[in-house]
Formats: sequence, C-alpha cells, structure tokens
Amino acid sequence: MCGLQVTVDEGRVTDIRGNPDDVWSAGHLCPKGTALGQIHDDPDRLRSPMIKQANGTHIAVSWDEASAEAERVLRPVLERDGAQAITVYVGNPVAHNLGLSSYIGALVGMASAAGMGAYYSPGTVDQWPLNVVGTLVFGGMWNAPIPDLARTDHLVIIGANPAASQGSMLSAPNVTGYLTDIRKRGGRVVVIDPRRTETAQRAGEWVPIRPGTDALVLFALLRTLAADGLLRTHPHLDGRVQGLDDVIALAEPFTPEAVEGPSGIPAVTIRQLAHDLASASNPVLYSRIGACTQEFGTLATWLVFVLNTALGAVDRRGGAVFPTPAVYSPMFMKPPDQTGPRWEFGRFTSRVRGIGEVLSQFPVSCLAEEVLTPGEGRIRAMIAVAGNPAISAPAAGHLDEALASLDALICVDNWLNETTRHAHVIFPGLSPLERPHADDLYWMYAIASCLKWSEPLFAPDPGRPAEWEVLLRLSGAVLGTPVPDVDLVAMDDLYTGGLVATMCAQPGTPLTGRDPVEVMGALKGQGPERIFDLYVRLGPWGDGLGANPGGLTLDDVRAQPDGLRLGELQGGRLDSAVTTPSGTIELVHDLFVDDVPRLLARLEREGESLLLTSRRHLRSNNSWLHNVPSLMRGRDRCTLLIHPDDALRAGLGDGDIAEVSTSEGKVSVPVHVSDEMMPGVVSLPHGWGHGVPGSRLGVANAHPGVNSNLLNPPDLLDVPSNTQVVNGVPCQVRPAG
Ligand SMILES: Nc1nc2c(c(=O)[nH]1)N[C@H]1C(S)=C(S)[C@@H](COP(=O)(O)OP(=O)(O)OC[C@H]3O[C@@H](n4cnc5c(=O)[nH]c(N)nc54)[C@H](O)[C@@H]3O)O[C@H]1N2
Ligand SMILES: Nc1nc2c(c(=O)[nH]1)N[C@H]1C(S)=C(S)[C@@H](COP(=O)(O)OP(=O)(O)OC[C@H]3O[C@@H](n4cnc5c(=O)[nH]c(N)nc54)[C@H](O)[C@@H]3O)O[C@H]1N2
Ligand SMILES: [Mo]
Repeated sequence: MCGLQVTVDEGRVTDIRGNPDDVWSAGHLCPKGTALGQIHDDPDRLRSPMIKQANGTHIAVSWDEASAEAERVLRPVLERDGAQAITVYVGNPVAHNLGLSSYIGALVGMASAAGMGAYYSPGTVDQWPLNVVGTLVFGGMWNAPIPDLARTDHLVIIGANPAASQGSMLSAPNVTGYLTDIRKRGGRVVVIDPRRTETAQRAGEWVPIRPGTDALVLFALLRTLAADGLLRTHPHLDGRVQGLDDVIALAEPFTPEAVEGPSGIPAVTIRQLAHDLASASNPVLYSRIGACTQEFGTLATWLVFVLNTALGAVDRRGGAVFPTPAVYSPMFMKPPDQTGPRWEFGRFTSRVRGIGEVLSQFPVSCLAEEVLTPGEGRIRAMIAVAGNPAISAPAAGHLDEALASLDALICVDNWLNETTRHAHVIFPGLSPLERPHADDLYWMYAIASCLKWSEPLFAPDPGRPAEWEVLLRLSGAVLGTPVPDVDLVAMDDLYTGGLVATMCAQPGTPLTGRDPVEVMGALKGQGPERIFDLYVRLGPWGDGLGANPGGLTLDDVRAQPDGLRLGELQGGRLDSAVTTPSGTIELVHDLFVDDVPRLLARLEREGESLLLTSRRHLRSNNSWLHNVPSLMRGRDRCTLLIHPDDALRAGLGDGDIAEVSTSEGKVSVPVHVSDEMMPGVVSLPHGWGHGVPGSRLGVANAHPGVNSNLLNPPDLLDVPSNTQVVNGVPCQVRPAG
C-alpha cells in the first residue's frame, strides 16, 4: 500500500525509495518494499512454466506444453472422481496481488459449482477468529473496527508485533511512528505478549502473559470494570449494542485472582490495567495473530471487542472506529452459500476427522489427511495459488508427504520452492513490477480513505499471460473444457457478469436491484482493470455507474499517480458499517457462550510444560522473501528465543544447538538466550525450513533455518473457529545430539 519511487537505468532498477508525495504513505517504506527490484531481478524467479519430469526434476517448457501437461494430469482425476476430488489452496500473496485477488473467486467459485468441497487457505493459521467474530458481532467476515492510532491516548496491543509486521488487519504506514506519537502526546501504549517485542520496547510498557490465556485476562478485565463501577454509560452506543450485560455475567468466575496463576499476570496488575483503561480519555484495545492462533483465539478476539464496547470506545474518535474504504470489495458481501438471515456454521463436515466447516473452511491441517486417507471423496488433485503450505501449515511433514502423493498438483507460483517442487506443472505469474497494482480488501482496515493505482513499470515478455488469465484457464478446465482450449474472453465475461449479477440480486450491495446487463454495458475493457473500475465506481466517492454523476472512475484514479486521499477516520459510522440482522453490535452468540466452559476448565489445568510460540521478522514475509540477498544479511534469524532460566535448566548456552520436540515432531535449531522471553515460553519464527531437494532458491537454501510447523500438531485447535494453535504448544527443549 505504500507508494514507491523506482529509479530505472537501462531497464534495470537502480533504486527504490518511499514516494514523499504519496497521499497515503508520504515517503514511508518498509524493507519489503525496497526488495521489489531484487525480486524482479531474482535469477531464480520463474519466467516460464515448469513441468515435472519422470525423474522428479523440473524443466522449463512453453505455455502450450504446460497447458497440455496440466490437462494430462488433471482430466483423469476429474473424469474418474469428479470435482469432489479436487481442492484449491489460496495462499497469502493472493490478497496482495490485484490479478489474483480479483480472479481467485473465479477459480474457487467455479470449482465449487462443479462439485468441489472445501477449499483451503492459511486463514485458519491466521485471522479466522477475527472473521468469525466480525461475522457474528458486526455482520460481515471482514467487518471490524480498527484502533484510531492518531487520536487514542491509551492503546493496549495484544498478540501483535507491528514493529515487525507493520500492522495486521490494521493498515497504516509507519505504525511504529504512531506508537511513538501516542507517547509523545502523553498517552500510553501497553503490550501484552509473552515476548518483550520490538513493539513492547517502543511502547515502554510490557505485560508478559502465558500463551493462550488472553481470554482469561480479558474476562477478568471486564469483570473488574463492572465490579469496580468503572462502566460508564455511552450515549452514542444507546440502543446499538446487544448482550453486554450477558457477557458481564459470563465473566463472573474470572476474578483477577483466579486467572493470575494460569496467565502469569498478577491480580494487582490486572486491576491496574482495568483502572488505567477506564480513566483514559480515549482507550482502545487491539489484538492480532497471537490472540488468534491460540487455544482460545475466538474468545480472546471476541472479548477485545466486548471490552472496546464496554469502554464506549467503539465507533468513537480515538477509540475503535470503522474505516470507510474508498473502493468496494465483493468480500464485503455475504458469501452466496450463506442463504439464511443468520450465518450458519458446521453446514458440512470433513470426511476424515469429521470436523464442521467454519465460514466454508476446515483447519488447514485437515488437507493432508483428506489427501492421504483412501476412500470415497478423497482429494487427488490440487491447484495451489501463491501458497507454500509445505512450510506454513501445521503438521507440515504430513502435508509434504500428501503433496508428493497427488495425482495432479498445479501451482500458480513464481518460485520452485518447498511446495511447488511437488507440482506437476507450475504456471508463473509476472513480477510485481510487470503488472498493475491496486489494493482492495486492506482499505477496509485503513486509517484513511485513499484510492491508488500503480501502472506496471516493465512490459512483460511477449506471450506471457497474466495470472488472472491463468486462473480463468484453470477455472474453465475444472468446468470441463480442456486446459489448452479455454476461451479466456468468454470466461472473463462469464465470471465478471456473474459477479455483477450476484451483486444485483443480493440485498445490501451497491448494485442491489439494478439490471446486470445494463451494468455490464457501462463497463469497458476486461480483466482486473474492468473489475477494479467497477469497485471504484461503487465506492462512496464513485460515480455509481451513473447514479452519482461527477463521481470517480478508474480513469480519475489513474490520473493521480500519487493517489487520492478522500477521507479520514471518524466515529459515528456504526449504523452503516454494522450489518448484523438487528443492525446493532450483537455481542452474544451460542458459538461464544458454548466455548466458555472450555475456558473455565483451563483455570483448573496444572503442571504446564514449556510453551512454544511464533514470531515474525521485519525482513521476512512468511516463507517467501528469503531469496532476496539484501534481506538476508546479518545474523541468523531462525533461532529459538529462550529465557536465561529456562536455558540454564535445559543446559543450553547462547549459540548452542537445541533439540525442540513436541507431540508432532522435533527440530534442531540454534538458541538465542534472552530475557526478552518470559520464563516458560520459547519462540521460533515460521517461514523457514528451506534447502529441500528439488527446490531452486539460491539464497534461501544457503540460509535454510528450520520449519517450525514440523512441531505444530494438527489437532490443537481453537474450537469455535477451526483455527490452528501455533502459539502455546507444549514442547521440550534440550541440547541436540
Ligand atoms: N515483516 C513482515 N511483515 C509481515 C509478515 C511477515 O512475515 N513479515 N506477515 C504478514 C502476515 S501474513 C500477518 S498475518 C501479519 C501478522 O502480524 P502480527 O499479528 O503483528 O504478527 P506477529 O509479528 O507474528 O506478532 C504476534 C505476536 O503475538 C505474540 N504471542 C504469541 N502467543 C501469544 C499469546 O498467547 N498471547 C499474546 N498476547 N501474544 C502472543 C508473539 O510473541 C508475537 O509478538 O503480519 C504481516 N506482516
Ligand atoms: N507456525 C506458524 N505458521 C504460520 C504462521 C505463524 O505465525 N506461525 N502464520 C500463518 C500466516 S498468518 C500466513 S498468512 C501463512 C502464509 O502461508 P502461505 O500463503 O501458504 O505461505 P507464504 O509463505 O506466504 O507463501 C507464499 C507463496 O506465494 C508465492 N508467491 C510470491 N509472490 C507471488 C506472486 O506474485 N505470484 C504468485 N503466483 N505467487 C507468488 C511464493 O513463492 C510462495 O510459494 O503462514 C501461516 N503459518
Ligand atoms: Mo497472515
């Protein structure tokens, strides 16, 4: 989302810096942005499709040969077992890539129409609790207020490390600058995290917490606010909230004294935290992945919004506010398979484990067993789009085995890596500098309403399709046309026309009630540009396809290479932003209430072992920036962080190699002894474990690290949301060898 200024000399990138004139980022840039030139020039980046030969190695082939090979492996599966034998894996970069984000719906939607069961994504190792809470409390999978960083005077950050991640489901340039500013204007930033992170160091206030116990502490905070008479009335929320008293009643058993032992946070500290929140002018809590991918991810994420509501922070400037995205996204719509007035969960169950779907997904760790277990309905083909599940999914060892066993694995990916080495065919996308770019979903979490469009810097080599064309080709193939014969123009019209027709037919979209033929007639061009033009025009500042004459179209956005800044965060948006059946914030649902007994049982658990957690680094991006030389300089980053007391007990010194083991597996990894970890908790980054045979990653393979997901068991789950637990996994640590 940050604006770049790229200097090119004779066709080569010589410099990348932040664009000082960018309306959004005003010159800010993180190391990932500066890496785009090296990504573009990476000799390992695939420029032509690859197919796997009989001996298991990959060779470059023409696009026609690749299509023929995809047809050769895919068709027999479809003919023998039907579309129920295929699945799609939607990887993380899909959300950050205009062509993929615009057309992944074509592939998933058409494969579903053909009979595919669940699709998979890293969502269940990420933000699925937030999706569940957004759906039930605010009315949409991606509905959630964000902290008003520029105005809060008391920010509590739970399980997020924006100093590394730059903020997650919270889009702001230079988040750490905002944290510094909060303190400069006399406010406070408190970080609740088992690790004294870079963010905690900046915040100055660190409250260490035992992993997985946030929900206990949040209930205790709520209970304290209520018991100590700190809940004020908040007229702006009058009649707009349901169920707060019921949640307060549920908090009764969670006294600060009761949760002190399990959480490691002294009761007196919890009371102080509650009183500080209540006495601040503009308090707000923000949580992310550490509060999601843990044993009680749904309850913790839910309680953050309960507390924000109880404090009157929701929908108020300086609190938790609803952004106004300037561009529409179809992700704001209810999925077409959710037909009733209320969202349904558990509508179908997984074949092997019998687990119920949540927002159409099973835990990503189900994928391996669905591939490996014989019987009716077994998955035999997979299309993986910009994902590296061999590294990113829990129980990664099983998944690696499963990927190797597929009858057809087709990857849309730019590298030959740990996952794609198993592919029968790899279709590479263009480099980030060869394709246009614009964001959609992430403006939903942004601290300002902006519109931007970036033109491609370089023309792709002749004959290279864009990724959206590859997705349409594969969509057509799943529907029955041989891969080489798919008519891309017809498929594009079918998909875009279908999207428009859905939006016209569904209540509550900007196209409700309009004529799809007339809408399609008002659009020009094809591909992501046509779709993005539609979304600009359907945004609050758009021309509404004629309904709002003089409003914006994509052409207006293109004319402003530094972007358009159209609005700032404000309160008072609840009535339009909240789309629950009642139109109010609905705090109480069975899905939450039914999980409280599980949390109560946590109070009784004793004799805990060492717990494993995850972390991120500023110069990594999940698994896939480790081939960029400038991001790999410096010390080894794939280390086990451990507190000095735990290291001493385990007989480990700084730099020693530890063997870390769990019920799932073991790895050997260098140790970094530091009191930045709280005692009893160790931390490993995810995204490592390179250097596997058959991959082609010159730089990454020279710094392989270990795959932390070899340690994460498949069946440790946050029950209500199907989210995998990768924070708070019981483990043992001892000297290796
Ligand atoms: N540079 C960089 N930026 C990234 C990424 C990257 O890999 N590198 N990844 C991107 C992606 S895909 C995402 S989803 C976002 C994630 O963005 P964030 O949510 O900010 O993720 P992390 O930096 O992993 O921070 C999670 C924190 O949770 C803490 N934690 C672990 N267990 C618990 C617990 O039980 N309770 C509490 N309170 N804290 C806990 C960890 O110690 C860690 O500090 O970042 C995005 N941005
Ligand atoms: N233990 C543990 N596991 C985790 C996490 C954790 O905190 N701890 N975090 C989880 C989270 S939040 C996430 S989002 C997932 C990430 O999980 P994934 O999305 O599966 O993995 P990534 O590492 O992001 O892999 C991205 C893939 O996209 C490819 N790629 C990069 N750019 C492009 C492009 O332009 N086009 C195409 N077609 N492909 C491209 C890369 O080569 C790579 O194969 O990991 C999850 N796994
Ligand atoms: Mo993520």
